[in-house]
Amino acid sequence: MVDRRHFIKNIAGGLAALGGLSLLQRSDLAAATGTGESLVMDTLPGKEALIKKTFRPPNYETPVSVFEAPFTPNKLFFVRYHNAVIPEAKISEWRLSIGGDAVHTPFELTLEQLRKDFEQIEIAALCLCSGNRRGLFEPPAPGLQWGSGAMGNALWRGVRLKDVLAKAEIDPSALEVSLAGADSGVLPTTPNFVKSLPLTKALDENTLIAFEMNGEPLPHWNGYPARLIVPGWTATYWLKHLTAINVISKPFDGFWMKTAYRIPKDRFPSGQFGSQETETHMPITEIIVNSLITNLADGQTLPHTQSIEIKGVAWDGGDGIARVEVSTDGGNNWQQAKLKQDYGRFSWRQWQFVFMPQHPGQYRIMARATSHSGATQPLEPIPNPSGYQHNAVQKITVNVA
Ligand SMILES: Nc1nc2c(c(=O)[nH]1)N[C@H]1C(S)=C(S)[C@@H](COP(=O)(O)O)O[C@H]1N2
Ligand SMILES: [Mo]
Repeated sequence: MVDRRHFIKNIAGGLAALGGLSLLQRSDLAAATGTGESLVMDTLPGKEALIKKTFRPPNYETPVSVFEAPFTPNKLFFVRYHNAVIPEAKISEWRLSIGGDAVHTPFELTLEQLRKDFEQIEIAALCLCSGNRRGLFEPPAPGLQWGSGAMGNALWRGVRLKDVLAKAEIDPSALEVSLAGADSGVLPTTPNFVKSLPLTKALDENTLIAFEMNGEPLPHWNGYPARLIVPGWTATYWLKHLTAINVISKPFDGFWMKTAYRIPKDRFPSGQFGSQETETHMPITEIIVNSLITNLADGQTLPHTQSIEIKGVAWDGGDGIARVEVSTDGGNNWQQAKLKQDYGRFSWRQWQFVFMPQHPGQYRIMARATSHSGATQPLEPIPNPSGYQHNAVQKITVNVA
């Protein structure tokens, strides 16, 4: 577990965080999130202090230093919502309905039935917002100006979506599986957050309806009592507070599929979601290869007498991380970092690198991950109008004095 004091001190660069809510100096922000906004820590009920982006709907990111732990503690796990009305689930009343025009026997499940009637699986997987690091795009992209903390790695326990769907008897006409949750907008005109998956991904053995996270029930803010887990795909599909799953024979045409979370087709790896593609655009799907330095801040001063430890995490959409290379001279020379424990191909992988600065001065530190498929991080983010999938090599300058 990451000690709360420790991480607040880390991100605040020594400034004490006063109570649950404190405003930190702008100059510390680059260290914590990398965006140009002021940094506000705030505590949602049941959570510890996170970086507040918006209160209504609640959008909170995790301070990067928390990522030094292999699994992100539930109380420090980021929170992302599109709509502001988020009812607390009453388990006696909660039901998950399975239906749609492409099943033969629709049915409902209580939480007890969901837990008892199907085989339980546990998977370590990274939950990554498509817009993580949007705040680092130049020119700026519209949307929440996330720093690097709209992600978290957890051990998820649940049942396979495919086992649940099998009980409903899927018709051969099935094309997509739509997912709806209990949250809604303040105005009736606001589109509910409903997503769909292609049938193949819904039936993937790693796609789970999860009810536990890191050995505990899901926190309210992370989808209690049950959410979808789609390892390898960005978290937009990881629907929280699940209430309805429908197997459908036509492409789902809600706002969150047709309009939002879309990227130009020519710039990203193949989409794997043919039924939602147009000639030019496709839904965002797979996570692309990426990495993050978690223990150093841009502009930090380090003593010349000591070796410098560089720590971070690396991840991709499920091919697994083959190597992480670090440069301490602005990208001229690269050396391999040491990869730490492997928790499975959907988990992020921690890494570490030690270097001894030869002389005082400025060092430009960079980290670059490569997956088992050979994909590697670009020096600049892949431009796209909504600022998704920022995976540029990170550049941090430290002063050795
Ligand atoms: N019900 C519901 N589920 C949702 C969302 C939402 O707004 N409502 N947002 C999605 C998005 S875009 C992200 S990034 C993840 C965030 O998961 P977290 O809040 O548990 O960190 O939830 C996903 N599931
Ligand atoms: Mo997201």
